[in-house]
Amino acid sequence: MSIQDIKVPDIGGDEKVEVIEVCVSPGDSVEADDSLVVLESDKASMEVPAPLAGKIVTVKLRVGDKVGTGDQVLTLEVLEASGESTESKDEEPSAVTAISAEEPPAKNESPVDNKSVLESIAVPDIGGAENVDVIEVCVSTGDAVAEGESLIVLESDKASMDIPAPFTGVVESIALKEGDKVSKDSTILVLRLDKPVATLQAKQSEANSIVEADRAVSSTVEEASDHGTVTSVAEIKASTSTAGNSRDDGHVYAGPAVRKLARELGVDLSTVNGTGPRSRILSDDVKGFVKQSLTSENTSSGSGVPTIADVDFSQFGSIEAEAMSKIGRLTAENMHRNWLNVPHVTQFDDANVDELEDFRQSLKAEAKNRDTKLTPLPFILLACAKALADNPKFNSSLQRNGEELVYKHYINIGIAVDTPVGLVVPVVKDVNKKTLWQLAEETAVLAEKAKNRKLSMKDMQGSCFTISSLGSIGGTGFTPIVNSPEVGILGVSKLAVKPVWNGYEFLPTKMLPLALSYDHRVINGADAGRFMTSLTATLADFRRVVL
Ligand code: CAO
Repeated sequence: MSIQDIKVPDIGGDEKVEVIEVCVSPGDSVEADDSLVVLESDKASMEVPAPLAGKIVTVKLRVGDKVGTGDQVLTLEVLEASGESTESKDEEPSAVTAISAEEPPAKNESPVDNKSVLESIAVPDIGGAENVDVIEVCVSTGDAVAEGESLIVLESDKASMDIPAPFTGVVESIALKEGDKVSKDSTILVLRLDKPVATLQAKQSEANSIVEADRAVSSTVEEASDHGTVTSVAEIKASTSTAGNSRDDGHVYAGPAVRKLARELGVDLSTVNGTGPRSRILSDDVKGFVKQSLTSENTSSGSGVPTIADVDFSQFGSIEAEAMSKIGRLTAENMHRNWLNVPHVTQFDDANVDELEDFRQSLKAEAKNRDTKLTPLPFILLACAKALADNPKFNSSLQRNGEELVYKHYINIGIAVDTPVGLVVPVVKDVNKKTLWQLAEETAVLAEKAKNRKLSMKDMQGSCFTISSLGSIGGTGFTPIVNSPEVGILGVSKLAVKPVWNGYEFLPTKMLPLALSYDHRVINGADAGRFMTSLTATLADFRRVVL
């Protein structure tokens, strides 16, 4: 058993590259050729594989570190029994790491001049495999490719592997397509190089390929094409990821080009489903993932609730579209926010307003003299003020942290007013301190201002509770939405004469349908029951308002 320092191999040049993935942790057992770290330059990404089987002792790098040739990656405890030769600590990194390789012999090099030259790139030695499927062509004609970027991906029944560009250049033409079968020396494409090979070939580009379970294909490649140019792939590296599992041991089954694309787009590859053979993640999978993310963002509300798809109604008949008013849009937004944030419960009751209605009718002449109108609303306002005073939780608001209730020592009540441009809620201040006549006048003024769009911001602020009265319109009941941060809202429907049992007989009685919606985070059912009982008691016997 010996401890080996594993270093960054020759990655070509003095440039430092970023560590984008650390694939192992101390204590992990690795097989020869398992990926240890993934590095990424602005040209390509590359994996540093384990040169030998062993156990990770320490990891010297972290994601985000910048490293260059010879920097230490980790220390590996190597089992002599593996039969592998081991290197001493001080050996050159290129000898240790699988992704660096011997210099390829440059056969039939292109002329050494400064003009751009065409290089035919052929399939390197792929471990003796023949008639291997091309499962992905990663480039198109005209693409600029950097040395090390994937050109094609091959898949045999034993392994899949990326074939990287041996040089930086522009794709002049492509000689194969997905589904073709290739062997060593099959032409992949023609690359236009800025510089002749002789000045480039000294640097060997590493290959990165991922293969199925426990198959390690490794071969050093140096070859000349028919045109006499050099194609070289340092080593085709195999990982031990299990076939069909793109995330074995947290590893992602994707080539360097796909990894680079994912990095550029900010995609976490471990969340992408691979649709390639054996769940390999293809560039189209990454693009599809981004597209889907963008689409789902556009089709969901802020709370992640899917929205309802637009329908082309014109297919069913004539239509007309009208822009929503600003008030309408704001109301929609507020209603949606309140509906989603507030757990609503609505409690129903009918108030016996027989006597109240007699009283109100008796005041009609006086109201006329005062040049006002006495509807049920001012009575309901005063009865609510009394119920709020008796049940202060209804006059509170829950702080956003959910840990504090704020009790208000004033009683301001909003009244929902229906206007041609939408719903507005002016606020009657200090309701409990006002007389019926004051409330009658004030509600009439506020309603008028609302309908004429004359309300100021001040008119609409500071509400503790809201009344929404549809009594003049109709209906037997509805469930109003709490106007958060208030915790309660009273819906008033049209009073109706109903038969009420008095213990001896049914008597025709004027009953006012009430619906109390409340925020169940703050108000319990019993609280609501008490509030409603106070309210109906006051409306049934209005003298109680002064108690
Ligand atoms: N049952 C029976 N009749 C009622 C009643 C009730 N609950 N409430 C009011 N009425 C009667 C009034 O007494 C009045 O009749 P008279 O003139 O014979 O007395 C008539 O209906 C019209 O009243 P009003 O609407 O002019 O006055 P109001 O004080 O009752 O209401 C206001 C004022 C501003 C609340 C009302 O005009 C309004 O806009 N209501 C709609 C509120 C709304 O849209 N709520 C829904 C919000 S959620 O979408």
